[in-house]
Amino acid sequence: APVIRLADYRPTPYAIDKVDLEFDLTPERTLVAATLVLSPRAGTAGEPLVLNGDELTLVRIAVDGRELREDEYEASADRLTVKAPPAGSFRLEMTTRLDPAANTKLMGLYRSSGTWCTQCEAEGFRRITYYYDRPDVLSVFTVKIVAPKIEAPILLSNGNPVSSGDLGDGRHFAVWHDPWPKPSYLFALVAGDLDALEDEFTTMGGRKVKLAIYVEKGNAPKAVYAMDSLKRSMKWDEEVFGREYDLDVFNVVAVSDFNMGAMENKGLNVFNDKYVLADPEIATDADYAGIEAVIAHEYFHNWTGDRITCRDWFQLCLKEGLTVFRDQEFSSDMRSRAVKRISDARLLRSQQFPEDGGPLAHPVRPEQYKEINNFYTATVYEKGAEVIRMLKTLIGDDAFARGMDLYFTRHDGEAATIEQFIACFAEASGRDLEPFMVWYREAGTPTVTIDESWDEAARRYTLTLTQETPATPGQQTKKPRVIPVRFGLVGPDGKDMRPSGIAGAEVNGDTLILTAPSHTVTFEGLPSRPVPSLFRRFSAPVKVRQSLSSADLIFLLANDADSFNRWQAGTTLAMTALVKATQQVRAGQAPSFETAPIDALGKLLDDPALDAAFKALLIAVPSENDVAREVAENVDPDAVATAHLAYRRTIAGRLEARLRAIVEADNAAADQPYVPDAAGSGRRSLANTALDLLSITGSAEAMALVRRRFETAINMTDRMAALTILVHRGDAGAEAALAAFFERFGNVPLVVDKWLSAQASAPLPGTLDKVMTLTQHPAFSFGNPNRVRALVGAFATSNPTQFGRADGKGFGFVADIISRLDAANPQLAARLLVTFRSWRSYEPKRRAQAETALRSIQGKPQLSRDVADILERTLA
Ligand code: B3K
Ligand code: ZN
Repeated sequence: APVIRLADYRPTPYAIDKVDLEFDLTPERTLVAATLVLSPRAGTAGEPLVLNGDELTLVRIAVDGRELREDEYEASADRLTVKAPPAGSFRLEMTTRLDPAANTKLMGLYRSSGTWCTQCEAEGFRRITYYYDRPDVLSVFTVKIVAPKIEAPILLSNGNPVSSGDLGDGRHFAVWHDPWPKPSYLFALVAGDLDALEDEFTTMGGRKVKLAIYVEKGNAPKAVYAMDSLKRSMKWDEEVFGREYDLDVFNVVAVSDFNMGAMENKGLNVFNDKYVLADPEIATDADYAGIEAVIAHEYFHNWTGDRITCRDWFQLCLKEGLTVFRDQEFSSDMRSRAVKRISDARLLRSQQFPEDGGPLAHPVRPEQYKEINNFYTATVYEKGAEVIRMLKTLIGDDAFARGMDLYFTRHDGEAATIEQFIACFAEASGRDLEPFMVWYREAGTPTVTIDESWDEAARRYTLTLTQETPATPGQQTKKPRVIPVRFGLVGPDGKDMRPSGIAGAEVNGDTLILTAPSHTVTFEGLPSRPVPSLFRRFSAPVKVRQSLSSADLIFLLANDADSFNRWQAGTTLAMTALVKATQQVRAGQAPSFETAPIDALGKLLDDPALDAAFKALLIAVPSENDVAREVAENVDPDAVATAHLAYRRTIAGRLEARLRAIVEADNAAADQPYVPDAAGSGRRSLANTALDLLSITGSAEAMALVRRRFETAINMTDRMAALTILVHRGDAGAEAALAAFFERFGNVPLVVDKWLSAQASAPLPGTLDKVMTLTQHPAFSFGNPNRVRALVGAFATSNPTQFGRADGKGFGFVADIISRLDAANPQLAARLLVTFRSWRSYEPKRRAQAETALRSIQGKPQLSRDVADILERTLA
């Protein structure tokens, strides 16, 4: 496949002034009649018109009302050329024939449970008609949908409804017009027999907006939380970013077959139903939080993505990083800011750091790609959001707000670039942001190494901060980055000390700004040696190498004014213990642990001033994958698991009475109504984390508590937590619990996914056979991405010992599934393949096994561009 480069960007020779689409939908045959009004851009009149296509069949083509002769154009499945278009503006009419029912790639127009629906980002529109299928060609769309009335009483597209009517022959039609010029990737169409949950929102300017969430028949009550989240998002975007909605309607449709989470099509968001449907019976607290965040994310795209879109796909982070930043802020305001920040840092470290440190590393704004769908990554999304957060820290809240306003006014209606976005903040703040651009241009996670010294006589404290970014594929040398270090110097009383002077780096309030490879920063006039609290609130997406003593870390855990760094101190203590224990196991020794850090955690559990969600994060042990990442090379997942188990046993033993008290207090609150808010979910999260730790002892008493929770749970959060523990511990009651659970929820696909995942992630030798058997289960289907991710995805990502079996069978199984899925759904296959990205970190035997599995995929004929691209980079 050819390499597409940012440096080669050129505008199209023609602009598309106007688009009319008419869809004639019948199950057997779908015809799309497209009429485009095109006009040459300056100096391009008469140039050939070359449009994109993908698996298309052309049945008619005419220019200005005259059908073209065969020698006047060339049409293949993936391209249409009109050799000599008229010199001025002209009208191009094309009719294509599609087969949505056979579209298993879930890109373009396809069917999900009988509903016709579309997914066009990034390059799906070209599977509907020939077009300039790229984000910088904006046009005004009018869409007419004709469909059988019985099968598709609901007909939706972007913008506002214009007209609808009966055609008398069992068919009906609807016309939609979107006044806002948009690129093709934001086009959407939905036709089906759906129920709607309806509501209304009045914008700050007084516009009444009709809201509707469309779901499969009978599911409308399950859309209530999504609707509530939508209204809160609309209000929040007005209050915090001054952004008002701009159409008469806002529609959301939930479908069950979807390659990703959701899609921000203008005025018609299409969602994976996982991010819409909830009630306490079927959804966990995490599901509720996910719905709130994704509904907000897609809604926020209306301004950051739709009104202002991307010039080209290299600029993807312009809309994604920014919109993730906005949804993170929204969730922080809705829930606990500290807890959200910790969760986001954990996500970044577990998803983005391994990407940035492995063969698939790429800059936040990549400069080349072979398949754009492979760049919807944690780097573009999550690191992209971190870069914006750093920008805000760097220039301050006020300048950031002015920069956002400038961006919205200056680029409204445009397809913009990262340079244009950053220029708004440079202007608003008066700061030269060119050095900051390194964050967009260079891949890799910097490590900041910290050294300290205390001069008692001079009362001077010195920190040396040295940054280094490792080489990444295609980028051997790295420039120093602008790194904001939010800091505090904690005194013996736990309060921050105030130095009389700071020298050696730019200081902006409580933030040091690093710009050079190394800074030696001196703090004058301190009464005693402070304990440094650096990177408060996770102020930069970097790795920190700092050798604070256990005593200092325990002190920060107990005293730091910054919640993030309290949690970080606890995590550093746990991680240090886990890595050391892993080394002991590999050396054939019994792992041993310090008790002081565990006792410090115990004290925090007793502190009534701390909220439950925060306590749950404090006692959540870093995952085996986290530990493997820290170990970094020659990883033996079995050694990690042994160390991990020993550590959890130690904690459970030492904190047993407290953990039991937490679970019992929660049992006593069992009759309280279920509310999926921060307080309620925090309480459940703490109790379920405590129960998980207690169960690690395997004591009859602890397992009885788990069984009791499973049997008496009145919500999915507690039921699922208990079921997972029973299954993961290989408890004698696990099979019966699984059967009872399936008996009750086997007809709810989203709950079946949880049932599949709990089994696929069980760290037991029989799991692989079980997973293979489950692929034959009637409730499983390779055609549904949610099922595949729940079973095969969970096995590969959440089961380090079984995916990483020493005999290579775990790798082989996942590789076979990838090969088998590729032809039907390349995006899904390529996503699964990414689970191999850290294969070089294994010890030699497993490394060889993983390579054999990867080569087996490479040996298959006709690999998709998606899989071939990931494979090539993974093996490079
Ligand atoms: N913009 C879509 C993602 C499209 C992915 C295409 N492979 C959802 C989102 O980020 O909001
Ligand atoms: Zn997005």
